[in-house]
Amino acid sequence: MCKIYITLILAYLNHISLYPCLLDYAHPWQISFQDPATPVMEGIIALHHDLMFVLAIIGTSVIWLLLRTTYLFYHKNNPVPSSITHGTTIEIVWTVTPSIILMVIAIPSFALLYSIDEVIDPAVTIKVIGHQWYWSYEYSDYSDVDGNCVNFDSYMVSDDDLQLGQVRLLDVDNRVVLPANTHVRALVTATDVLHSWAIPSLGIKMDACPGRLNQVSMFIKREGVFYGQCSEICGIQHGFMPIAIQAVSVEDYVKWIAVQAECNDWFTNKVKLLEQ
Ligand SMILES: [Cu+2]
Repeated sequence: MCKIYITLILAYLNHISLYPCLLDYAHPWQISFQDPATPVMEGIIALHHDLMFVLAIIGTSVIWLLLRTTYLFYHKNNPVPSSITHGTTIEIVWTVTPSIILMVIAIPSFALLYSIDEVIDPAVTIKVIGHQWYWSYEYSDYSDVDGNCVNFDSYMVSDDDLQLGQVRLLDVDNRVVLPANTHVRALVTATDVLHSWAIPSLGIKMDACPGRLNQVSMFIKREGVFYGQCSEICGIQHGFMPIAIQAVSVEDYVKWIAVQAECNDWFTNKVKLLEQ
């Protein structure tokens, strides 16, 4: 038995050392959150850690109370139990104390919630459209006089086409390229059924509803590739419509979008164009 535990611990440590790269996705055996890349995700993680502190204190107190009452009401320890059935003071205490704790928790929670909702003068707006079963993206800031804008579909790379360094079930043929350190807005919708555009390291999980535009903002603090998945059960291939966002410097983004705007065939591989 001990051998199994040692093997599991070694496997976990091995996985940590195997994935020191900049790709942001869930690693095998990962515990807790992915590394945050936006202030919103940093806030979510900080709130989670604060709440875990409160949770630990409450959990410990309740378990202590339960064990102590169980012990004291054991007939051998306490042959004549207390016959008190009501106590105004204690009832006020155990009603008011939790409500004060909840009110204290609500303050940082609402502050975070409203800051997530805030859209600060975005420099770039993208439109995200969920389909059964892929995502498509539109960069409508750069449309021409005819209203044609940079747009492309983003399909998962199948197992057979995977290249070295690509992440199975997470990499796509066309990544969403976005500038880092820039306020970006995403308008999220769907064409057929409900989907959800979710990228854990960016702190984004936005429902994509047909006939409705949802808005989410992001400020990516570092360059890198951030992976996500559809998070609304949307059909047979729900697990095979991943999201890959490549955050690049503003200069690289401008170069990329210039190439895209000139490009008549937006279905070619955008990542390859970026590398050239
Ligand atoms: Cu979906």
